[in-house]
Amino acid sequence: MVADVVTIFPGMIEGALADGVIARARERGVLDVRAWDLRAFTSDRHRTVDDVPFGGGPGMVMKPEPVFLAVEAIQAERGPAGAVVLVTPQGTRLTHAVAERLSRLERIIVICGRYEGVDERVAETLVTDEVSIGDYVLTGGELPALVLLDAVMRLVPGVVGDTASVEGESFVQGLLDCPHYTRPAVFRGQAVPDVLLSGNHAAIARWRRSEQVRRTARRRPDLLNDAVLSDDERRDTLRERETEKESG
Ligand code: 9D3
Repeated sequence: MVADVVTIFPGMIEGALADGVIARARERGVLDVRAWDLRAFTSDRHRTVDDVPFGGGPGMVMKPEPVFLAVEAIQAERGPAGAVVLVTPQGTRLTHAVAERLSRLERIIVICGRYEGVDERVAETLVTDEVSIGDYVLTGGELPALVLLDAVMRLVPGVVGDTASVEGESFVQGLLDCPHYTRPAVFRGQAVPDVLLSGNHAAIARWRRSEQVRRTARRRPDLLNDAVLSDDERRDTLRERETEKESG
């Protein structure tokens, strides 16, 4: 996958992608990620990327011209992108389904906003997807772009070594993960659940599944609407949600 990021802080993007699983995949040539400095697509002495909003009001708006020139230069060099994503608080929420769809594309472009926002003509004619990472206010689009890229790129075949860990993971199944333990079996008086030491693999799988369902019902009941559960598990989640109301 080729991913190009348009930003006024290319160092933020490069720094975050220089370590870890994504960096290893870049070294192996599975991923090609590049940060493009938006100011390189300005032509005035001050390399201006923002201007005052028409209609008045506080703050500044990102000018359309440098963003258009950047995206056009990227597509000229790399070929047409399957998606041009604008990260913005006004976007639809990033989910595993969105990440999965983007991970199947060969080339994506991500535009990071700063200031109050980006001129709407960018969204109207250049952008295919507007994405938010959640309902909290950040200072710019770079961290959301990195979150999106991390979620997308780890789904590209060959990026994460253990494909079983990608396929079996919680959001793929629509449930939260079960608890995990490692040695020692007793740590400061707290013991690991007996079943995990039993060697009974069927019992361990049953315990893990029931913990996933129980945790999801307690912590994220919203996820249960779309989770694939047996009739028995559905019944258990109702009981779990009752317990939650009584004991918090
Ligand atoms: C005063 C109105 N604000 C909109 C809610 C202005 C504003 C706040 C924060 C404009 C831009 C930003 C910077 N944030 C992003 O660019 C952003 C973001 C976020 O703040 N939260 C969650 N997802 C995202 S994606 C991009």
